[in-house]
Amino acid sequence: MTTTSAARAPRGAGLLSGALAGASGVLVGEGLARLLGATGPVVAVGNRAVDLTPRPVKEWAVATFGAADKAVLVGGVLGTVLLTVLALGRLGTTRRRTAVAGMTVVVGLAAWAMLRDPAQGAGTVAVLASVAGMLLVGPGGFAVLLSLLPRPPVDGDAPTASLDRRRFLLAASSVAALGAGGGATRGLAGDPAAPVAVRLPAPTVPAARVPAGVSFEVPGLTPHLTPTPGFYRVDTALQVPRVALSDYVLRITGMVDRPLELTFEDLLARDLVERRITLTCVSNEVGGDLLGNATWLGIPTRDLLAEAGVQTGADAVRSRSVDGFTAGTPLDVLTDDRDALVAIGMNGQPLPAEHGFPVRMVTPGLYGYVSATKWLVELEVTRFSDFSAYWTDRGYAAQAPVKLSSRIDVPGSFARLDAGPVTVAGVAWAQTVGIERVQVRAGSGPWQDAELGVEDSDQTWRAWRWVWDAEPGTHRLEVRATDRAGRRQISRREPIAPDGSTGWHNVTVTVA
Ligand SMILES: Nc1nc2c(c(=O)[nH]1)N[C@H]1C(S)=C(S)[C@@H](COP(=O)(O)O)O[C@H]1N2
Ligand SMILES: [Mo]
Repeated sequence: MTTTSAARAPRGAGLLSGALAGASGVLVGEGLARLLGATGPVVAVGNRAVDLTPRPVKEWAVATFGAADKAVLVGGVLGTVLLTVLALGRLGTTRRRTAVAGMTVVVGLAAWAMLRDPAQGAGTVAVLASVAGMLLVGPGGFAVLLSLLPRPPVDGDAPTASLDRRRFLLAASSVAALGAGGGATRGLAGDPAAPVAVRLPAPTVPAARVPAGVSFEVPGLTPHLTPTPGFYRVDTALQVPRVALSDYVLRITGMVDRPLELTFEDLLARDLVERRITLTCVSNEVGGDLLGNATWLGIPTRDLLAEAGVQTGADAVRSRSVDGFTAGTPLDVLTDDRDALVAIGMNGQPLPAEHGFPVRMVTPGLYGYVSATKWLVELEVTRFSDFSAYWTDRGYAAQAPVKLSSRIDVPGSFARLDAGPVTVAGVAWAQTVGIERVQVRAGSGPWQDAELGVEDSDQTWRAWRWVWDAEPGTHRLEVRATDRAGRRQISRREPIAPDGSTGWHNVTVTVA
């Protein structure tokens, strides 16, 4: 009786060994990675998972979890690791070697993900150092803990002694302490992506003053300029890339006479222009808010391309970010007079990390995925026929001008209003063309012209308002815009893929 119970390691001790060693291994890996400026194992594995996920699943995840998709992914990685190490812990009570080998494979996968991570901010040595820490504390600690558990009888051999609780607890607390140390290091080492103190020079050509009357005093109407903290963010980066200014280089390569390598200092020394430009995401649904208007500071892309000397035959620029994202932009858009920028500032400050620090592209009139590469490191002059970019590989169009669109900001959907005059207001945009007219209607009533805000420029959205004499009942308010080329927004609803949504925005309100 005593022999049997001594022969079997307590299941709880096995689970505890797996969980402790696994969690401590992850924490030590994260801590060392943070200390050495490397992308940690959790984010690296998450990035690989995103890459290996089929597109429909990705789209479903973004649609379902929205802005929380990244948190859900990290949670998924951690949950999977926890279940795996618990299963290994359980296995370890009978098959010690196999269980330790299993945890080594888990670390191996993390190492592979870290080495393959395109945004890996550190060299191989730093990655291997954190992998070594993970191996030591994860599978290493696991092997030690399992060795203290009673061994099951093998082919009639006498089983080993029962669990020595004191030694086991000592070893377990050592593993836990290492994990806690890793966790504390990760927490205390500071966020390397935190804004860096950079002083931007004054622009050579400052933005024109914002004209009086660009917007209206209507509560709920989108302000003309989007404050940086509220500016939408869209990118494929699970963790915001951290680019060290000291070794930052922008390369201009491909079909050019003189390839350029520009440091951040070099860029600061160029003529800087300031422009208000409305940036729009192709994923913006009708009525959506994936667009924002900011004051950008940068070097006209055409100046840099001229300096490099574009060769004949080229029709595109493939831009690359530090994390491997690519975009394909028509060369003529980057060289015409719309002032496409290689930007270093946003709303009077250096770019925030989330919006591409230190350097990004901003191109009026094109959706962001073909023209607004953040964490920009290369502009390769090439031909559209010679490459395809990140989202083009995933079913989106190679060329994607922003579609004429308009939105009702107030009243909101399902608002309950009092009968009488109600101000309906919103924004409309037709970047690089300009908004000519906005019309609104209630129910099947006639289209009525809205009053337009003063135009800032054809590169930004334009506010509109219309006073509606609301009568009791449920009403549908609908908006449509016409651009300065005389094109009217089409009513047909198109999805965001492959080149941007279409359709008239409407809201339904109840008047009492
Ligand atoms: N490196 C990188 N740049 C990127 C992206 C990305 O995924 N990675 N997304 C693009 C898309 S789809 C859009 S709409 C804009 C959004 O810029 P914002 O996040 O500053 O608003 O960035 C573009 N630049
Ligand atoms: Mo986008």
